[in-house]
Amino acid sequence: MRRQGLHLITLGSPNGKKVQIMCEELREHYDFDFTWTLLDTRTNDQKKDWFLRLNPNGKVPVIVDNTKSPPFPVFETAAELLYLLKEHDKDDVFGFKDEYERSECLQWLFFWHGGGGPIQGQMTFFGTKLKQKEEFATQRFKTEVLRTYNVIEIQLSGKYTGQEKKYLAGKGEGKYSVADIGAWPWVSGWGHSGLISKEEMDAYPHLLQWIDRIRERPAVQKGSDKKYMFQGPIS
Ligand SMILES: N[C@@H](CCC(=O)N[C@@H](CS)C(=O)NCC(=O)O)C(=O)O
Repeated sequence: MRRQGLHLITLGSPNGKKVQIMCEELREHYDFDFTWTLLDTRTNDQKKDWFLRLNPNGKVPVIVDNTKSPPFPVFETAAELLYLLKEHDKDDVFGFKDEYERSECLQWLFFWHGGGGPIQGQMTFFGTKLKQKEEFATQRFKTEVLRTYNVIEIQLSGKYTGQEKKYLAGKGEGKYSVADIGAWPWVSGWGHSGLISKEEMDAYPHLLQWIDRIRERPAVQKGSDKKYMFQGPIS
């Protein structure tokens, strides 16, 4: 592991992508740099002592800030995005100075971190990872995934506010922020499991436009690059 600057231990999974994208965004906007290494979950490196010392929860991604003495580890993606925001985004390019906009940003960040991501992960597990697909569990989690997509659709369409939005948080049309970075890698991968059809997604037109809008960002493309992935199946 590198001992200088900010180091990211990651894996090109949706959770890994959140932090990869944030680091790439910061690199585009500031005099900021980072190093990274991939962790191979297929060999359970995330459960080894050296890693558990950084993250007792044994999951990637993790940031190690070697500019602090002793080096400061950060785990849980929402906490990592907020750490990067506080330490490296002095102009709040990806956050908000206004107290209420900041609160709105946290609401959407936590909404996805606590609800959407784990549920979409369970849907994929029960629907694709087992030798025998668990139909009941798959349907239960899929229904909940689609419900959370509809929550995003409600926000972006302005159904109850009369204000269409380009991004999840912020006044007016909203502003691209860590709230979007937290949700986008999962939601944009809606098709990866093969469990959700395009016809089902057509019920969420504002969400689909939001996916495309964010995909156009150079830092999002860099943060989603294949270089952050191992070849072969990952858990
Ligand atoms: N809540 C965690 C979830 C992290 C997570 O689930 N990471 C997966 C990769 S996407 C992992 O490390 N899986 C291997 C394992 O659970 O042992 C976060 O947001 O950081």
